[in-house]
Amino acid sequence: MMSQYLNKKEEVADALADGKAVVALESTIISHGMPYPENVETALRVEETVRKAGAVPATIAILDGQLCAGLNLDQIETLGKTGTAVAKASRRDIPFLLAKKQLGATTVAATMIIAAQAGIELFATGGIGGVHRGGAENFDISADLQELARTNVAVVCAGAKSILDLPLTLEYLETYGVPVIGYQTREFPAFYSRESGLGVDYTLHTPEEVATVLATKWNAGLAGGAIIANPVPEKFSMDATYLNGIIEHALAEATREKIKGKAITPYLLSKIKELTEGKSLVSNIELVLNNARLAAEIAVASSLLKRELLT
Ligand code: PSU
Ligand code: MN
Repeated sequence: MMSQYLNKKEEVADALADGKAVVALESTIISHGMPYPENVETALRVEETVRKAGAVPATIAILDGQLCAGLNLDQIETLGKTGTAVAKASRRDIPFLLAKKQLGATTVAATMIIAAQAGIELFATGGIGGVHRGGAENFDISADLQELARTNVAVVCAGAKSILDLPLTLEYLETYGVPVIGYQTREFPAFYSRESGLGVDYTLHTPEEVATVLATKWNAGLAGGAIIANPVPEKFSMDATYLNGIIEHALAEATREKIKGKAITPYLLSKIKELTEGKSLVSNIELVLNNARLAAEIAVASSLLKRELLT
C-alpha cells in the first residue's frame, strides 16, 4: 500500500510508470556499514553499476518527514558524512522519524517497506540481518527476517555474516516461508567468504530463472520476500577460518563493552574492519557491487517477463 509519506524521485517514478527495471538500495550500509568517504564512493559506484546493467537505482532513506525512494548526490553525501549519528531506521523507528522529520538510514527491513510502497520488487544490499549468536536466549533476531516474511520484495545479498548464527537464521527463514535461492551456488554464502558449510534448498543459474520464480511466487498469491544469495566474487573471498577468529575476537570485545540491541551490528562491522586492517572493507565493497549488478539483471528480466505477459 502506498502512503501519503512516500516520495519517489522523478526518474524512479518515471521508470516505474513505464514498467522499466528499478533496483532499491539501502542506506544503513552507507551511514552505519562503512566509513566515510568509502561509504559515499561505494553508494555512487553501486548506483552506477545498476545503471550499467540497464536499471534505475533508487537509494532509500527517510528525509524531511518523507519516505524517499531515490536520493540525489547531496542527500547521499549527507548520510555518508553524518555516519552513525544518523538514526538507524528499522520498521519500529519509521513513525518517529517521519513525525519528527528526522533523518533515518533504512535497514533491510525499512528499505523493503518503502520499496514495496513505491512498487519496486528488487533490492540489492551486502548482507541481511539475522538471528544473532545466542539468539535462542537473548532473542536478538533482526527485524529484517520478519520483514522478509511479509513484504513482497526480493533481496539480493551475499548471505549473512558469521557474526550471526547462520544455521538458526536459515531455520527461522524456513519457518516463516522465505525462499532462499542460491545464485549459481548450492551453499548459503557467508558474506566475506563464499562458503558457510550450509546448504540452500534451491539453486538457480540465470537472472531469467530467478525472475520467473519470483513472478510465480507472487502470482500464486504467496506474500513475502525472497533471498537471492549471491556469493562474493572468488577473487575477493576471504578465508573463513581466519575470519572466524576475527569475529570471535570482535564478539568478545562487544560482550566486554556491553554493546547490545541495534548498536551491535554496526559495532561488529567496524571492529572487523579494524582487525582485518581494512581487508574486509575491500571485499565488502566488491560484494555489494556484485549484488547490485545481479539485482539489476533480475529486474531487467522481470520487466521483460511482464511485457511478454502483457502482449
Ligand atoms: N549486515 C551487514 N552490513 C550491514 C547490515 C547488516 O553485513 O550494513 C545492516 C543492514 O542495514 C541490516 C541491519 O538491515 O544492519 C541489521 O541490523 P539489526 O541486526 O540491528 O537488525
Ligand atoms: Mn537486533
